[in-house]
Amino acid sequence: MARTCRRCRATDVVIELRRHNASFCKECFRHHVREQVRRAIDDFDMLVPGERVLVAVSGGKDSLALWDILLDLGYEADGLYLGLGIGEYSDSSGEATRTFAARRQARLVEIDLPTDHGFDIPTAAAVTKRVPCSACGLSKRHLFNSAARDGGYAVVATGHNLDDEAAVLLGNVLRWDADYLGRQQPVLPATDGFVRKVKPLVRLDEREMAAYCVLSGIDYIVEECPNAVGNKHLGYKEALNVIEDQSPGSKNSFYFGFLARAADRFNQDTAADQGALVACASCGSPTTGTVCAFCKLVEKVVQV
Ligand code: Q46
Ligand code: ZN
Repeated sequence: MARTCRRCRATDVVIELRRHNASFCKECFRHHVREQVRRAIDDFDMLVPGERVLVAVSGGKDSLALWDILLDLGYEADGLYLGLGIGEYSDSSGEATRTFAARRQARLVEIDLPTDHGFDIPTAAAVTKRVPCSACGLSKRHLFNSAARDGGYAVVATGHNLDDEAAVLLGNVLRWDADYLGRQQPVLPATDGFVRKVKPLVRLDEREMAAYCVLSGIDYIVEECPNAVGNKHLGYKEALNVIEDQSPGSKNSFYFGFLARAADRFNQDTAADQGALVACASCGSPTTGTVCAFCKLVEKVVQV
């Protein structure tokens, strides 16, 4: 490890970042992380000063760190926690989120799938005979958007980091999935009935987020959702880690090179894919059918 902090020249460095060819002391590392978030927000016009932001929090390192940083940067950022009813994982993720909110005296909006919508993710998976992540992803997309709209938030921020985005990109490229490639952006602008979605952690990797939490005294849940085990993205992450280890900066150039030089080529595929949107007959959310996918899921699962 290099002997001195890149920013202040102190000798008590706590972390080395090979892709930046730099080491930092504790306070300068936390400053570096905040600056990376500030830069992502500026570079991609993610947030406008003064607008209210709803941060989707799961109790994990990324979302809690994101909330912490946005508050430190002066944004009016509230948290949104969605209880998925996934056994102990949901119990401890809810607890970590509430503890953080109380410590920062920040406002937390909570939605509990079992209490508020009458089903949990394991039941939805069993009834639909699909993997849990399918019902979970659908519920998250729907409820994050409707909670933001109903609460008067202009934007939802999620804690996807560089490792997440590079792994998703690798998966999309391996299948040449033009539709997903066209939508893989750090900002999805608001459209009829959908609020803007932003990913301010795209300049930071997993290890940096974990280190930020530890050095900031943020108690996050280390365990992953049990349904993440064996998930394809974990395999893509491992493959990218091997490459990154041999050639630091690879993930960064893969992802940001795609955004700068290739992403635009896929926009047309995505535009062609979207049908006209109407209001869901049951909940009013935008949908291409009569009833939105979430209301269909609720209907199917809650009847059982
Ligand atoms: S989608 Fe799937 Fe995650 Fe939902 S069921 Fe768990 S692993 S939490 S990011
Ligand atoms: Zn609906």
